[in-house]
Amino acid sequence: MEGEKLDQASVLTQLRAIEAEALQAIEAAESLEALEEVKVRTLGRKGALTGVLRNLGDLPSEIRPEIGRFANLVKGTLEHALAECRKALEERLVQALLVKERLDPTLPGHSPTFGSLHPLTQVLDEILEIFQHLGFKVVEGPEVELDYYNFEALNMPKDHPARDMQDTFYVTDEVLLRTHTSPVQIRVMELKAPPIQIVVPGKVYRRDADISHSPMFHQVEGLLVDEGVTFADLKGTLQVFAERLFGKQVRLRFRPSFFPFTEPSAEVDVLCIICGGTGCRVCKGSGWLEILGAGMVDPDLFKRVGYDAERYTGFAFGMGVERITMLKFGIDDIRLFFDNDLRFLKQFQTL
Ligand code: 2NM
Repeated sequence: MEGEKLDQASVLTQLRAIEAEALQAIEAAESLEALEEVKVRTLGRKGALTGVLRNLGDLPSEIRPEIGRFANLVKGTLEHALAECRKALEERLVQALLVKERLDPTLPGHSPTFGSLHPLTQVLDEILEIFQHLGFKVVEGPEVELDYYNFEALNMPKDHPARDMQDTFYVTDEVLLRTHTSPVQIRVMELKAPPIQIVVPGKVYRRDADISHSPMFHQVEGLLVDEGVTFADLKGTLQVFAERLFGKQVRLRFRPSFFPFTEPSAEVDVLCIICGGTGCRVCKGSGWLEILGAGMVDPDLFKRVGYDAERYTGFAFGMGVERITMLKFGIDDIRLFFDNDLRFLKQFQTL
């Protein structure tokens, strides 16, 4: 009886001593390292308190619960004191650093500058994606072309009047900057038998410069060749294209026209997307906006590339990316695309 009481008293005394020593050491700790040292020597695997807790099992069962409760209380007290002291030390370190580095954490941060796609790139991507969904493959070709592919193969011999509207930049008499992307379609047909279903984006060049013409601009042309292709296929394809680009409410109008490489040919208008057809500044009062040219590929072209013109028919179309972008966003001067003025470009930033 006596011995047990003595044992209980001595263990309690031991625990109180561990607690008092540790609290004092925590109080005195001037660094995180010093604090860690206190933690290890008290609560660590070989720590003083850990030793007592481990040996609880050796105590007589009558006093074991009480000693256990007390030991756990001490453990809790020390853990709390360690955490509080760690927080205070860390705060002191941060403050010291702020003073040393002359940092003011209350200043607003620097936000990173975001870039964005050029409006022409945004619209070009949109156009290509629509045609890709319809099964067209994207093909590109050279900007420096032979006269043959740019003109001759497209029914525009040297003395043809249609060449006047497509004067360009010449490298030599027979080498020039392409005036449209059609030469790529000729090259594809020379290399591959039908069926053909391609769209051709790219830079094209013409001797032209005013608020709606730039010496370099971007085109997307399309070509579909197979057995049994009709003008109805052309109309359906362009209707779906226009609906996806301008919205489901879009109305198309096909006007008879002429291109040397298509017969019949049409110019295609949309009911003005700004005023809905009542007449405005953008449609110049007409209610309609021309968006592209199109037609059934002239059988002459098929014969020239070695296709059986009796077996195959095809449609083709071409549009200017600048023109479509100007209509879509109500931009009135084509030169804005090439000035690189951030006040203009930022208006098309989506981030
Ligand atoms: C247009 C209008 C009509 C066209 C024709 C061809 C080719 F090479 F396949 F015959 N490519 N693009 C075409 C037809 C282009 O742009 C206004």
